[in-house]
Amino acid sequence: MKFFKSCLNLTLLSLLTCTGLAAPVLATTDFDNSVRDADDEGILNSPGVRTIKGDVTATDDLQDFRQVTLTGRANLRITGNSAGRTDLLLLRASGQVIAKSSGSFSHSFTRNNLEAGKYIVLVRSAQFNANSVNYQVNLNARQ
Ligand SMILES: [Ca+2]
Repeated sequence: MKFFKSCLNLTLLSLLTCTGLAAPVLATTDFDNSVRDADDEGILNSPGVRTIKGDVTATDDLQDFRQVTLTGRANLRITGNSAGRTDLLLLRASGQVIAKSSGSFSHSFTRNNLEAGKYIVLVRSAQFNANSVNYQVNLNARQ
């Protein structure tokens, strides 16, 4: 009985240790978690390029909203790379989705003839674990 009890204690200790090891890696705390609170990344001339970097996790920072302002009508090519699976979306300032690439380490899409105005790049973790995922998104505007 005593032996059984010490085994049980050992098991509990192992479980706690395992839980400790599996603690999620927290992403950088931020406030860009909705269309309304999108971080402003400035203007994007046509022609022009802009790079956006950040990190997301499935636990405490699922998504980042980053806003750019197109100064003129443009064909906009967006490419993204991340250290884990992410979703990459392009939204109008109203929140309407105009392009989406899902669950990949790399993304690429183009939307032609976009009018001048505010657009939001949304990066979302598509990981099944809690790992922090670094990403880089490149915006390339051409007339
Ligand atoms: Ca965020």
